Amino acid sequence: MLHSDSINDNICAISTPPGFGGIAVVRVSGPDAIQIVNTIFSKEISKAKGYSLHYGKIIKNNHDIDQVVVSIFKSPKSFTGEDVVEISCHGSTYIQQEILLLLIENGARIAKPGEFSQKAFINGKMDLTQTEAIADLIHAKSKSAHDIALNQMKGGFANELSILRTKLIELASLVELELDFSEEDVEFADRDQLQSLIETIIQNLEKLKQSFNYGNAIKNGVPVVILGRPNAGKSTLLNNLIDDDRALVSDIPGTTRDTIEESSIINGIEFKFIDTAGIRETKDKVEKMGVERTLSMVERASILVYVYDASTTALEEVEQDLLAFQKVAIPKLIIANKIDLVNNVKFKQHLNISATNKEDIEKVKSKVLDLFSSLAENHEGVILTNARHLEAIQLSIADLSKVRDGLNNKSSGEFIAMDIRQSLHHIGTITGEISSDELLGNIFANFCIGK
Ligand SMILES: Nc1nc2c(ncn2[C@@H]2O[C@H](COP(=O)(O)OP(=O)(O)OP(=O)(O)O)[C@@H](O)[C@H]2O)c(=O)[nH]1
Ligand SMILES: [Mg+2]
Repeated sequence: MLHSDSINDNICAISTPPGFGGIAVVRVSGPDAIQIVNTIFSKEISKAKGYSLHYGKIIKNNHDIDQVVVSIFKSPKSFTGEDVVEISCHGSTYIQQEILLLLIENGARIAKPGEFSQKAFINGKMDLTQTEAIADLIHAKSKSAHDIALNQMKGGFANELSILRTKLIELASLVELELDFSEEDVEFADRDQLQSLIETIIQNLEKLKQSFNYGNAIKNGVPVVILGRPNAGKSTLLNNLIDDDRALVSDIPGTTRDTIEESSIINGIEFKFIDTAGIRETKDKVEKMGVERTLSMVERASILVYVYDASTTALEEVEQDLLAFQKVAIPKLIIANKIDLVNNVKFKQHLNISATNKEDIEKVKSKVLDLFSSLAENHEGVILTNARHLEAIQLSIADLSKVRDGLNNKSSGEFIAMDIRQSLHHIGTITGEISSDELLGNIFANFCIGK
């Protein structure tokens, strides 16, 4: 999948989404990009300056294909680091295809998925975390997901890792220096200092690791699981939270069987509300499966919303239900629903609502936001959102734990240095300082063409 054998190819692709649009952008990158576009363009641009725009026509066999604007980016000041030309044409699929065909006839080839970004990486314009952040930025649906991706694209994560790497390289070199003088039995690296430095680095990595669940929730929508006994009004609550009649509502207990997920953006944060089958002992096979599914959903949740029917449920029953979730260490919101049917309010400690009342729904939203903020407080600074990064960090923590054990057991410097180098290797794979064809192939294959 790696395209490094063809790094000097001129590549082209439609960089805007497929279909019709006001305009579309066809992008060309490579040493001959400007020359190739020059042959199909009505104006002479072979000597054009970088960052210049040119209005003209794309011509095929003396026929006009479209009136376009051509933007020139000269190496190295372009996205890929090569000469890049972007042709902004009208967004008809016919025009886009014709322009692509012309470019191919004149020496370009169709880009593979992620190949523009890969060129940017290979030419040192960005590290891997930054190129991956582009994909996240494009897919970000909410302000918070956008903020994280943007910080990563600006190099926030790479900087944090580079600080850790520098410390580790220093450590490894000191220990390795000792090995050169092994006859003389000297210690350049003070073992206590080493110990505390390793401790700090492990802690920093642990912090990054722990931010993953939160980061992942932001990237894909914060999972909020709504649960409770049958007929409590869970589906009514879901429908009103997302402002759509998505889930069936009826007065028959056991209406919802499968889980229903719907997203809603509140204050720039994407929440994924998950309605579930009411929890009760049941002989019905399908309902039973639903109940099991509900319980497994709890494991995926970032926030739990427990709903009960305040007009029919005793406080003891509520407390009994909550006991089951006591161990689940995530923020919980307890809602006493159908308060319109209750004469004197008994459940002051819970949020009293009528799921059909708009103002009450706003209260629920604001409580959910508060709970989200309590999650956010634990995660300042860089936040992990990428499973590949998580894996590398976990491996690196395992290596450094070996270093720690080695120091405790007074192992030889040789082994200690080896484990430090191994952890450096794993951190290096995150930014791409250490990379293999297989790794790069995997990453860029997940991009779309034109990126
Ligand atoms: N009066 C009143 N009725 C409500 C309220 N919320 C829900 N209901 C009614 O309660 C019944 C059950 O509502 P659902 O939303 O289907 O309850 P559920 O918890 O999803 O039930 P299951 O899917 O069976 O577990 C329906 O008839 C709703 O119209 C409320 O705040 N006040
Ligand atoms: Mg339901």
